Amino acid sequence: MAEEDDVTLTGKVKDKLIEAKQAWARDGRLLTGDVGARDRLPPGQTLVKDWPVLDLGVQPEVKPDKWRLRLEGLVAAPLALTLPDFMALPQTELVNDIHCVTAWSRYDNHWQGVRAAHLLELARPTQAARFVSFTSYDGYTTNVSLADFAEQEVLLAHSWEGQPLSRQHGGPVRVVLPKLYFWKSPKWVTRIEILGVDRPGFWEVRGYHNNGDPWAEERYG
Ligand SMILES: Nc1nc2c(c(=O)[nH]1)N[C@H]1C(S)=C(S)[C@@H](COP(=O)(O)O)O[C@H]1N2
Ligand SMILES: [Mo]
Repeated sequence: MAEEDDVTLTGKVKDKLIEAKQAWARDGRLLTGDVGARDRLPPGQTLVKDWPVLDLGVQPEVKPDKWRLRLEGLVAAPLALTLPDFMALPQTELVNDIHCVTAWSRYDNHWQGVRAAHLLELARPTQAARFVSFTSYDGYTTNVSLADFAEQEVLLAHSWEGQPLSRQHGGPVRVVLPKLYFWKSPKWVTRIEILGVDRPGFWEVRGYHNNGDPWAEERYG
């Protein structure tokens, strides 16, 4: 883990926002039950053109030479990549739609980065590997299945629309896992842990769904 003085946290944890989102989960807000639809826009979502910023309220700034991306746990060859290591890996460009559980969706985001599948090829998960737990520099955690993380459309993104990803959107590097609600795409990611037993993250233990498929309206659970 980074030393404390390698990371600057700006802002204040939004206790009210966290409390309000937990209340949404308790009350089942936004649920339409319209889960058979196969439009481009998932049920209950509204299209936006701008790109909202959503996080716990603390946006970490990591000294570039202290930044690390670790892939560890149930893997044969754990990775601890510096930023130059990461940028030297094979690069991919992808375009996809993002869907936030607070009901906004944004189409046609152009990303550049490294495929999750490529990192997994390097690290080689063991036979027992089933789940992934992410930890970010702001302390945020979230979890997905290894199968979902290993899909070709999943990116460790460092650029958006041809520009380095801004700090507020998770730069230098965030996960983009477009088929799940966007809370499953951690900003400022630093640790990717491969597990045999699932480990629910920040929102998953506060009333949010463990899987989070927008097409099935898996908002709460
Ligand atoms: N590290 C970190 N990643 C995070 C969050 C966070 O609070 N911290 N919030 C999640 C949520 S709830 C959403 S909707 C998206 C928002 O990403 P954006 O601010 O780039 O739109 O980031 C996700 N990843
Ligand atoms: Mo979110």
